[in-house]
Amino acid sequence: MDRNNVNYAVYLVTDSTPAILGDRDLCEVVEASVRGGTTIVQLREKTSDTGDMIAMGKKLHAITKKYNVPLLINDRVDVALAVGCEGVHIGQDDMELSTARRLLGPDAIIGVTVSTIQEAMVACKGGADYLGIGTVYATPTKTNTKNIIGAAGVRNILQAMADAGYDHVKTVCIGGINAENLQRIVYQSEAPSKKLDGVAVVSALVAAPDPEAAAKNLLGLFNSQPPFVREATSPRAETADSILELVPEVVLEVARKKPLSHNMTNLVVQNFAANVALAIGASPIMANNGEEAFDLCKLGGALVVNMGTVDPDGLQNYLKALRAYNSVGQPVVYDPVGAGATTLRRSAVKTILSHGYLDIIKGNEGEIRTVYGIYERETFQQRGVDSSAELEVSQKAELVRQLALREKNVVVMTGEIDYLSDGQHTFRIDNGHAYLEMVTGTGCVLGTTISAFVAAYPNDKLAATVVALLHFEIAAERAAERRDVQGPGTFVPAFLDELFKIRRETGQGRMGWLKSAKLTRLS
Ligand code: 3NM
Repeated sequence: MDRNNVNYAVYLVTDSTPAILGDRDLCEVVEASVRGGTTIVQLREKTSDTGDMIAMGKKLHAITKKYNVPLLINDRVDVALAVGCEGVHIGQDDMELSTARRLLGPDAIIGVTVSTIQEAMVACKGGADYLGIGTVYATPTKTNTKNIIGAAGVRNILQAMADAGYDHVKTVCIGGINAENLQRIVYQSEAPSKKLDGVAVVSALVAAPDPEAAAKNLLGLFNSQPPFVREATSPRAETADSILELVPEVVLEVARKKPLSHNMTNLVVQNFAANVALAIGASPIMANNGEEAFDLCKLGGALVVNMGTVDPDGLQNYLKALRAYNSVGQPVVYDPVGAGATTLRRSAVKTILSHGYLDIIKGNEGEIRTVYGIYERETFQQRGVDSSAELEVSQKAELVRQLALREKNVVVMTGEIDYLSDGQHTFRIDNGHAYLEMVTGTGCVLGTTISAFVAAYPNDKLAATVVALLHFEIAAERAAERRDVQGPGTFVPAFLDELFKIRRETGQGRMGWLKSAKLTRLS
């Protein structure tokens, strides 16, 4: 078997402990999974005697050879030699790569577990054929893992490999990967010039009720795009002028489609959010029970997950709804309200980020900083900025860009100046009014507004988000200027009216309101 021509797409790592394998026969499970599409197998036995391990290796090798699939042995070069299989997988605490290569010869496939850039560089330099990058997510299958690195950590390693000229070294990731999160992890971990060659799983195959069907499913998922990635049907709006040109079309799409804005939001803003949705032409529903999302996600709308009043039950409901909307590719807007305020909220942010794809993340400076810092051991503020200090304009724009790049989504940081980015294009908006800060829930209802615009115009989520902000903030400016508005109290009804009037004027082709748009492309 040519070690330079191995298919790593679906990589099965065995586990014969009863908790995973149950009372089934490992050989049967492996054969079914290889029949279904598993492309490479690793025998991993942490407790077996050498003799038993060799015997099992030989049985498995007879199976994998039939399907022309390589078999590797975890840790044990001696067992690999005795079995005569295609290679080994070694961990950081196992035998040195150079020794393994010397013992196994030039044709053996040798993979190395890495969890940091430094480990990856050493393994690549040492001549590893592939890296097993992990641990992506915490997993009951292996609890003594060193680092949980998320898709973002995988991406950092892939980027470093590409930068150092190790594009040719193959990669899989491991830890907590299953049919539900596979596509998102592969998508979010992709660096500009290097992506994963496969995913390694234990329980998703070994514990599957039907390993053949499970392998077929994983392979199909690996080879296709997740539903939330949309191919733009028209050229993307990339400049401030091209987005401004799109404004009438996007505002009218909201009015025409009346998209569902499914809000899982806090108690304080439910009424206001529903009224804002109606004013811009959307169809609001306030539904905090995650079970309902499996029906609601099919209605062409978008979900708002607003963490304003988070509790453990609420969190489980968010995760259910997130799964439902991700499964059909309908947009999700995440508002990490008060993200850094408590340990519970920080942990909720981490759980939410690791359980689903968030098309849009919207928050204030503190919230966005917390979301950014959640995976980074070196947080943004530690990179030369005091955590209590306000960031400079250029730092805010860079933070938003970096987070969007990491999550492969659109990030909005609100404030006197708003920053938006999809990781490639970054904009600032200088519209809005101080009254917005004096009324409770205006940030939350901006999330509702964005959800409607993105649901109505899903093929260019960045442009849709920019237009949502312009509509919202220019309505606030117009309301604040009205003679009947004397403060935050009279501002709210006037604001609802102006949201509505902007939609109506746009429908009549009267675009004068857009003259006050202050939209600038930063990078
Ligand atoms: N190695 P599951 S995590 C064998 O991080 C193994 O190096 C890991 O099991 C690492 O697919 C892991 O069931 C177990 O989550 C992965």
